[in-house]
Amino acid sequence: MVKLYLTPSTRAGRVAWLLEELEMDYELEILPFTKEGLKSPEHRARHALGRVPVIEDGEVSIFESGAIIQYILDKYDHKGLKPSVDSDNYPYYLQWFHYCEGMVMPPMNQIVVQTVLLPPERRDETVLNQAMNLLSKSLYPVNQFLENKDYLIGDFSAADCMLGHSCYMANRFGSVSDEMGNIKKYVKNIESRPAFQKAIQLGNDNSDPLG
Ligand SMILES: N[C@@H](CCC(=O)N[C@@H](CS)C(=O)NCC(=O)O)C(=O)O
Repeated sequence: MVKLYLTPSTRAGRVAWLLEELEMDYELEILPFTKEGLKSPEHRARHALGRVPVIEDGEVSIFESGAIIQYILDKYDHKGLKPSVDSDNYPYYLQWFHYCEGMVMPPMNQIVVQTVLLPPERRDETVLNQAMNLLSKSLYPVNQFLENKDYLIGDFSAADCMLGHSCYMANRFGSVSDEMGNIKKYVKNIESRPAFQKAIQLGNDNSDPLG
């Protein structure tokens, strides 16, 4: 059985969301977002940087949310959450799957560092504003592509577990402006999915993952 190491309100939610969509049985270990939780020798043995998500599956122990999602889809019944290689949607599925960590998350990471992780006296408003600006620019093509679509490639897919989760986080950080109406609608579609609702509440005492 797959075991997921998850810290609430992090990218680990992507993997939990996929597992819930696939209705898979899985074991869950919640690691708090603290030095004791993430940087313990036990967790550093799973991920040298002490990060999440990590999964174990028998002898396999892997990290990187995108790799984990691809592994689960390839190893278990993907229930149509990835298009076949000869489908017209496949190149776009791949593109948005990877655009998430490649383009959207770098500025998002910086925003989290500048607003949550650094102590107030070490935060830098210029760096924060640059990151907000870059995040907005990175979301622009996503907003364009979502025109007349409920999900990235039309039907719901694992690319939404990656990039949709980031759009949800960006919206929670106030980085999705009213001009990005397609993303706003997309985030509402995501929030209405029971599997998503369940995944983002894991390990949270309340239903507000950023609260
Ligand atoms: N590219 C990695 C990023 C992993 C990552 O940075 N995870 C964050 C949570 S969203 C983390 O564990 N941070 C803990 C820390 O920075 O100490 C992935 O997609 O899994």
